[in-house]
Amino acid sequence: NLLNLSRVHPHRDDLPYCPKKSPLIAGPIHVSFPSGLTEAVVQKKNPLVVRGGRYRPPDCEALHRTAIIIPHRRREHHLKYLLYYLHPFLQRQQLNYGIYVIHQAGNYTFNRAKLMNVGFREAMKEEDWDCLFFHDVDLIPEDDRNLYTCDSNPKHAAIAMDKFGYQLPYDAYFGGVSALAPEHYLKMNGFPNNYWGWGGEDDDIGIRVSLAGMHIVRPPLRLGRYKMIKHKLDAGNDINPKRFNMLAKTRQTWKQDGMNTVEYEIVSKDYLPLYTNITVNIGTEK
Ligand code: UD2
Ligand code: MN
Repeated sequence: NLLNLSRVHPHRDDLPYCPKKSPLIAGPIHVSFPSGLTEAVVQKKNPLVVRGGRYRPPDCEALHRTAIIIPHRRREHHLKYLLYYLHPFLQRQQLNYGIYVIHQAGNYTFNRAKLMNVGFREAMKEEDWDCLFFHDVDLIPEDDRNLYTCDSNPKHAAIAMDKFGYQLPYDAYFGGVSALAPEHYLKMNGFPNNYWGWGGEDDDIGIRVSLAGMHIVRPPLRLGRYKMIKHKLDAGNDINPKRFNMLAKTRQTWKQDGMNTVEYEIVSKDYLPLYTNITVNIGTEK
């Protein structure tokens, strides 16, 4: 597989490892949404990002390999801003990273969690990522000390959002942006495939973490800060009325529904300048 960059470019022996703490980290980020931003501008500002949205620090060997998985449909405007902020953010953290946009084909009800399962499988086929960040398209991190690396337990990164007054809305909250090592992901059988429409899937995922014998870790509240780009509920993502009944049964269902049962068809895979786009048919509710 020639697309496997780790095999094409093995460890660069001539380079020292990057330091444990990147000297490029700058702290708080002022997030605004400049009008007229284009992907061409983002490309120009990120000359070292290569095909498929991949990057490696030029002068040291990264200590971490992080894949960003973004579930997506008809949010191009948000995606553009996320790329604008995320590429430099990840580069300042001196990560070896790749950005994957998992685009749900068709108009059937959206399924965020199932798209994440697709993203996990497809990203891991390409590279031996040691950490995966599952990332809403509309959340912009506001501090680059919020490291996009994995911990010994699943990490919830988007803990302080403007829309919740920069507080954790409730203890078990696991929505927005979360980070799992591949072994964590497989240990909890990935994410559920059956949450169609808005809501519940993030809580199901949080419950799976504890059912699989792990716990949620979080960065300090002053670092896990995000701005959510304002939006309305999308067409094709109606509130899922079954979510409470489903959540009550996670304990019985998690082993029978997840990575071990996910089915989908890849429609296309494109190595674009700023990200890898995977368009996927994930079917419909059974
Ligand atoms: C909350 C959670 C989110 C998820 C959702 C319930 C926050 C910040 N996030 O988001 O993680 O649990 O509730 O499902 O609290 N998307 C598209 N196109 C669509 C619909 C959704 O791209 O038509 C993607 C996109 O990445 C978006 C994400 O799905 O950010 C979550 O959907 P949302 O932003 O509409 O939901 P929100 O903000 O209530
Ligand atoms: Mn949102």
